[in-house]
Amino acid sequence: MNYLSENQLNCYKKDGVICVRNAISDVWLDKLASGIEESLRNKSLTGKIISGKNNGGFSGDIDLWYRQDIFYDFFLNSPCSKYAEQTLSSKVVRHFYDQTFIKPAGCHLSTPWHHDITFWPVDLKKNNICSIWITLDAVSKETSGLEFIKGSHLWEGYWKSYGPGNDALVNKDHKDLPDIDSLRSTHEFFCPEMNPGDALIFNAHIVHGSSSNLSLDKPRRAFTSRWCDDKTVFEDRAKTKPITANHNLKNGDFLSGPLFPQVRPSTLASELSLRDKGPIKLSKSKFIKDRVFKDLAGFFSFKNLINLK
Ligand SMILES: O=C(O)CCC(=O)C(=O)O
Repeated sequence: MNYLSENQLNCYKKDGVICVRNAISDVWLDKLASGIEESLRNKSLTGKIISGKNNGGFSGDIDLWYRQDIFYDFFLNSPCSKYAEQTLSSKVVRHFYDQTFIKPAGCHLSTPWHHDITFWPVDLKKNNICSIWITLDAVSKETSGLEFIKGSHLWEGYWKSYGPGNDALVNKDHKDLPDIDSLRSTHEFFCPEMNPGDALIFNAHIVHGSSSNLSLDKPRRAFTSRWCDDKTVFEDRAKTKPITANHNLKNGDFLSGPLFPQVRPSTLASELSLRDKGPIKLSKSKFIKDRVFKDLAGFFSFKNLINLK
């Protein structure tokens, strides 16, 4: 069964983003909601650092599937791997990682314009990665709906990666984005109003961001799962998202193994056995070894480690 139409796939290629209505069922939505609640009660160390201080209550976390069965079940059994298979146009689809972006009612924090590719420890040129951003709440531009510049996945350049309230992964070798608001009259911007269960599927190179949440009574909860093909090359560049559990990847290896399991055309028992035994543990010593010593001003600097909520 094909979940996305030919027309949607053509739009994805041309624009770099599509909005899929009712992408997941209410049953999945309820499961994500309870997983997110638990993740807010019980943040990982990475989540505490991402959420930061004085960010208007913003919370984010990554690699939720390491710890919670709901998110593990979600990437194995929800329709998202099928969306990714079609979008990436690849027989083999691997789960890259998952992430939350929670802005409570009135949260003043915007998500700066950025593209995702420079955040990640992968070869910038060789990749085929898509993200599926699912909203759990009705959103519009005013309540922090995600906004894109159509076609910007085809722009030349690697842009500095700013996260919400966090510039720890900004690599000065990358370029500054142009003044985005000055492009509004010449470029097509895309920020659809969305209902719970709708999804945006987008290319790793597309420029996107979101405003603060101006709602006075409704949170804006979003969950992103990220997917890659079997030719996505690991490259441990400075200022990239840390892989927070032990792995054996060397530069030049294709992403694979228990932390990036194949989901389509089928899962591999050898890759699932680690997670099937129970939660995958974060390695604090690995954080310190990888980040503090390698990149003193980086994400896991001592300042960040002690500056927890
Ligand atoms: O939800 C947001 O504000 C940011 C989401 C995002 O940038 C992403 O999922 O790549």
